[in-house]
Amino acid sequence: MEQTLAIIKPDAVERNLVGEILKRVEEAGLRIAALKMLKLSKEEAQGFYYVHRERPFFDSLTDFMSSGPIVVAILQGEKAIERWRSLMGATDPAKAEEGTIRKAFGLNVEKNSVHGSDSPESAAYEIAYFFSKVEVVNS
Ligand code: 3AN
Repeated sequence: MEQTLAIIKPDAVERNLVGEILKRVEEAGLRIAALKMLKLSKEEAQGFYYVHRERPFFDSLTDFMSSGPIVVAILQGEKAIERWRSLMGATDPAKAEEGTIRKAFGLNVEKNSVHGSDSPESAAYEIAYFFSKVEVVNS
């Protein structure tokens, strides 16, 4: 069993897409092991995206991610990291495959509606960033 961190980003929460996105998660057979809504400060967004600190879009990305509420979840299942990333689609919604969340709802490469960990190492960092042990269901 693998775990990954999913985020429903401010652009999607704002457009009332939380239920639609979680429905796709459940229909794909992934289990939700933890779930909550919160609003990041700019500093918290910078901490989360620390690996991207040298990228030209870092300041804009962390402004956006702290601009409104987000929903964070731990998704669990066989190959959860890969399965959630394929449900999300490519980073740029214009290049995302038909049937993916970013194709359906993403607005542009920054406001692309969802986030998913890209490796077991980033999943471990990202899960620990948002959830304490008692917030995670063991099933
Ligand atoms: P992904 O989220 O598909 O793993 P990353 O890790 O390359 O993509 O980028 C992290 C986040 O940074 C993306 N989800 C997106 O919101 C933002 N981002 C990536 N590339 C750009 C870009 N060229 N311009 C603005 N924002 C970007």
